[in-house]
Amino acid sequence: MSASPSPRRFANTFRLVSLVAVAGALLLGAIAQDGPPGGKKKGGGGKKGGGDSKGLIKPTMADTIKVNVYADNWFVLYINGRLTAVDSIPFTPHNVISVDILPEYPMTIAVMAKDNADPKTGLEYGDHLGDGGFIIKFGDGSVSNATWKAKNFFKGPLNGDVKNPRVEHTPIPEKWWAVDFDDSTWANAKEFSEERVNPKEPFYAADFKGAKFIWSNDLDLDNTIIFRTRVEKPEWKQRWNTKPELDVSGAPAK
Ligand SMILES: [Ca+2]
Ligand SMILES: [Ca+2]
Repeated sequence: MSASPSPRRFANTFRLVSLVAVAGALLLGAIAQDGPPGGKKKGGGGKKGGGDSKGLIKPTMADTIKVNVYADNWFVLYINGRLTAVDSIPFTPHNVISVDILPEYPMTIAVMAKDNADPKTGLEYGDHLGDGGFIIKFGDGSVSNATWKAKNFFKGPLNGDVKNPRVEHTPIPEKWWAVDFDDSTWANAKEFSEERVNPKEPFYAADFKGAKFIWSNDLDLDNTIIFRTRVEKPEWKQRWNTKPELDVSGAPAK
């Protein structure tokens, strides 16, 4: 057995070292292109004339605000003429609906709120007089209060007569949720105390700070209310320049 390496073994070793070196160089090249592990990979959009270079600015979640709503017993919310939220539980338990919205100003807010009441008697559970209540808070600080307009469309039982209940229905106007709907002759909403409305536990788990419970004049006998208001914010400018192309007209807004 010879102790010194043969020329052939030397050549093989050299070849192996060369292969490792080439592989190492390729690996380093790949890392250099992608940046260090864990580093941010840069998109080519800015240079290549793709998406971003066309100047598209999309809204992000930072442009959105949260809306918290609590209704005794049910509500539907329209913003700028679009159906935005529906109370997913019509009667009990009393729940909070919390949704993200992308606000655009001026922002027209229109709500229909209903107390749980039989259309023929105005009563619930057969012979009980139920009361209403509505409160809403937007992440931009807009809240329900007596500056909102309110109109009742279903009163009963008239004079609170539970024994011989009669009701009065006023036709709901067409497109009451529309931005250009004329509510100028409507009275203002009336504020009611938290004690009077007596909200249930979910109300306290959500942020309603600064918002007031509102209804029309009679919390017991008024059962279907439409509220409207407009948030102006004249200094607001839309940060994004994209708009939705989708057509949602196949999904009824009512
Ligand atoms: Ca009622
Ligand atoms: Ca109720």
